[in-house]
Amino acid sequence: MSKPLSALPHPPGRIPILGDVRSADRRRPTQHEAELALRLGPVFQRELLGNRLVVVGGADLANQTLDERSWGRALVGPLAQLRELAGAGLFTARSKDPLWGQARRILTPGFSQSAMRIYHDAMASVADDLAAKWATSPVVDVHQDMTSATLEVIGRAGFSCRMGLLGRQDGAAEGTEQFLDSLGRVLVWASESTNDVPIVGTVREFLGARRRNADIAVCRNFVQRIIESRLQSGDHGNTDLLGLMLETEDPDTGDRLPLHNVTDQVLTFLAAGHETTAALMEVALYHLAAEPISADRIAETELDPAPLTYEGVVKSRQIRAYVNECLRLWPPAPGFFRVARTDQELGGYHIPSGRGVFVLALAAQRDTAVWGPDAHRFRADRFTAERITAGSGKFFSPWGAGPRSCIGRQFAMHEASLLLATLLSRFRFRLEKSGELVMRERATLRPEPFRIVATPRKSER
Ligand code: MNH
Repeated sequence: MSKPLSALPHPPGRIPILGDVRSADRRRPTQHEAELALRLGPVFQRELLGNRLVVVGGADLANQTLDERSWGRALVGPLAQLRELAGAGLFTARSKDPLWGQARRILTPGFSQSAMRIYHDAMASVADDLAAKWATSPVVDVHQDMTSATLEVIGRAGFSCRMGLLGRQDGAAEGTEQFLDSLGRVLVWASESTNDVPIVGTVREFLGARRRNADIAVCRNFVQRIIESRLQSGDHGNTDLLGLMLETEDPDTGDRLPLHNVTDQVLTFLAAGHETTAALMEVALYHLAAEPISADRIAETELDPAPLTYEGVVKSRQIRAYVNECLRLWPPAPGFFRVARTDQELGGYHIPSGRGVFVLALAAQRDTAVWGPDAHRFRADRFTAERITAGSGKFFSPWGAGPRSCIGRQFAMHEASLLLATLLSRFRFRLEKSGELVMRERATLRPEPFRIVATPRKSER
């Protein structure tokens, strides 16, 4: 007999009616939940004013929720909030919205591995601009430079548009800084309001609504200018994401995407594509700077100073393993929601059909039961020693699951590998101040700003 959800373990100090308010961390919600998972077990509950969140943090149970026949993706939490920003963009569209399928079919070729060959030069131009900057100013604000680099990559590779954050300024988009500020505030709101205590949240919501609408307008106007200038330029190439969306028809229906949906998509790619990849890059640079010996080993055995080709990136196994270990320990999207399609059982508890659960990748990817006693340690060779797949029992799902999993996966992997390989082949890094990696949360899990010092490798030999 399986137990009801009300019997799930919960944090200590529960208060009648209010619930688990004492155990709420608005600033670092998922890190707090990962700690709770260590104490409460592989599945537990948190309750606020009668709203129960079921958190799955054990690898075995998390793997069960990946089965598409029994579970699907749920559009709740920060995702639901972000609909205000990105409407029916891929990320926030409902699965049954015909625009989701249409956009996914139109865009899939633009995110395939072979498309990376086309984007390679645009991505490499960003790596070069970054390296040129570091060569003249060696004390690097990693947060700022990774924000710039990842936005430049999606802008140049995806929309053939310079963002003006790195490299030449001529012909670059205007208002990028303002766009970034506004986008940042909207992401903070989406992340924090989901963890708000009701009532307090309602008041905060009311006070913030005007500011937020203004921020959303700034974001949408910025994107509309990019699209308009492409339409006016009369450039009808469809070799980038924007071209695909403006020029090609859905193979199933023959329809093109309506222009308002193209705006939703461009905004989605700018938002979903930069925060996450920047977080990944920052975690990687932190570890490379904190452990220069393993950085040197990769630089010496795998990289040479010549510019990287597309094939070179695909073949850099150690870099990929390094990136995967970063994604395991600090998944930029720390978890995702799944909903039971039919009645399910999870760890001895009954999950009724339609019930949503939060799969906490941050916890499951560190589960010592499958990852071993050193699960919390950074050890990139885990990913070179064996092939880790969904079937290998070790939960590793930084890209989500099923048909709604990350469409930008190859894009982000190529980008991160190329940027890291280029920077690592040209520089040695050290942390400006030694210290632990501290993560903050705003819909994504991303390091607090830190600095590294970059010294050219050549001059040392
Ligand atoms: Mn991405 C969905 C993680 C980079 C565009 N992404 C997802 C999901 C995860 C994710 C997890 C599924 C969320 C859920 O089930 O609720 N994404 C990442 C990570 C990186 C990343 C860890 C980088 C590292 N993503 C990118 C990039 C782009 C992108 C780069 C685009 C340029 N992601 C998306 C889109 C979706 C998505 C679009 C939604 C896909 C869909 O629902 O059809």
